[in-house]
Amino acid sequence: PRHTVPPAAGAGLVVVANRLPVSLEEDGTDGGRRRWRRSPGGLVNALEPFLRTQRGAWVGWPGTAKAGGTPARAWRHDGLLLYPVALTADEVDGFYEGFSNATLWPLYHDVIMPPRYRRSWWDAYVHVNRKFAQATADISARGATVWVQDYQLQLVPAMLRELRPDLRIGFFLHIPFPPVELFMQVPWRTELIQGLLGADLIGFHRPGGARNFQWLARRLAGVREERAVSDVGDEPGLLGVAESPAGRRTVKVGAFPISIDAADLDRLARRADVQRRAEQIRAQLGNPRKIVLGVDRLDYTKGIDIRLRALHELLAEGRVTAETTTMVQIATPSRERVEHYLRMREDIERTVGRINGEFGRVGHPAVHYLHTSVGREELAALYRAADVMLVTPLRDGMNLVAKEYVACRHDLQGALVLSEFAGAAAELTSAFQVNPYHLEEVKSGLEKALTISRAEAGRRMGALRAQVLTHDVGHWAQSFLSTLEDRTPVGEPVRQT
Ligand code: ADQ
Repeated sequence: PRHTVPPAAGAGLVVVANRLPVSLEEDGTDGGRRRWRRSPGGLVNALEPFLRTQRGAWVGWPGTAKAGGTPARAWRHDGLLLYPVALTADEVDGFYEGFSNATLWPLYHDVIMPPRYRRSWWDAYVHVNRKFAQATADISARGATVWVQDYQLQLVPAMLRELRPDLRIGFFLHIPFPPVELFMQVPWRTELIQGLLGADLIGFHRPGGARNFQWLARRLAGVREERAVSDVGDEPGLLGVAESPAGRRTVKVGAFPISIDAADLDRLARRADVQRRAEQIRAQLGNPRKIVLGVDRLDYTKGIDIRLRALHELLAEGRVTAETTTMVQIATPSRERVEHYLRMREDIERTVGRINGEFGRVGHPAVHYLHTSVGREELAALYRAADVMLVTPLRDGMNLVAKEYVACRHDLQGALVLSEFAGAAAELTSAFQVNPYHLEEVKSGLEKALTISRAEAGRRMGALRAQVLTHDVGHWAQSFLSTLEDRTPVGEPVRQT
């Protein structure tokens, strides 16, 4: 049965994401009372202006809130309407930790780890996607625009179209879309493609991902390619989806490289207290000549082990000395209940221990490793303090850390070593780009970045900043939403059957 369209009081723009942009925190001041706090994040900040002007709402899972903490109905927070999708512990296991993070995540990142295909996880994925689609159908006004985010919700577009054909539906994938040969492994490959094809616009970071999708849509769903995605220009690719009896519906497919709130971060990094903190960090590290920094979610795609190995070999070969160079690695705890992550963490921590055992001195470890998340001010100060930023993922949809580092270097100093397999590599061409699978190349990239002249650093950083400061996350959201809203007829006229 079709869902009944709610009254005009519904939301005009609805963002649907795995997580709500808030989390429940202990309120230390009041005997353990808990309160909702806005999660820091570029996405919610970027979308906020759009959400405010269009009676916006956000649909998502409130996170690991314990029983009693999760409101059953929508509530307003900081002027944003939040609509929770509650998940049971079993649903979190199968949908989130299972199919999302142990099947899709490794598969979409070049099978760096073997994806597991479990039927019960797939069932949970279908079931939870339906919950999200239903919740979205419940709160969207007639003709509203819905923007579905990321790999956890790839079935939502088609499920939602079924419930609410009046909606304008966009989907954006924040992680890479894999090569077709890898995607073909998934037992439910056709269902995933069909799920995405429910959208009016499907966005990827890179044209390559969009092209992979187009190929699979032709092959698995029999849709017609009306225009291929091109490497240049802003025109999206077009797919004609047969839909009887209405004829054909056109689905747009395109590349929309995400970014950060660059101006905001630039302002933060210029603040006197942040500059002072950067100097203090330097002093606390013992005023080394060079500080090398890594900042990541602790994830096997990020290549933290690779940069540690590169540093280890450079130290062992005497090309870098621990007296002059100190590395800081900040790793945010992530997905700690997924097996691969436990092993990777142990591996990284063992490597840090080995490097410090061999090259550290009392009071002067070669690598400072912090398994924690840090606040925005501290992060900006770390970026300001770092002479070399190491971003070495084996595969990454975009990688915002690389852009954040650049936004914090108004002094036009510092050097970025960047994996060519991060989506950001396409824009940040003045970085020292390396193939993370080629250890000697990572080593020489790091060595060059450590010995760069001030003049060359300035030239490179100037070019990087010209890109990052002009392509911010507001620009990204604007271009996605305007492509989604653009209803000028495209392709051939719709054929009636
Ligand atoms: P992530 O895999 O989470 O995002 P990334 O793009 O680097 O990767 O974003 C991480 C964010 O978390 C950055 O804003 C960073 O500052 C912050 N962060 C990381 N470690 C931190 C720490 N220890 N303390 C505080 N903050 C920390 C996914 C995709 C990416 C894509 C983004 C956005 O995997 O490829 O760029 O979505 O689409």
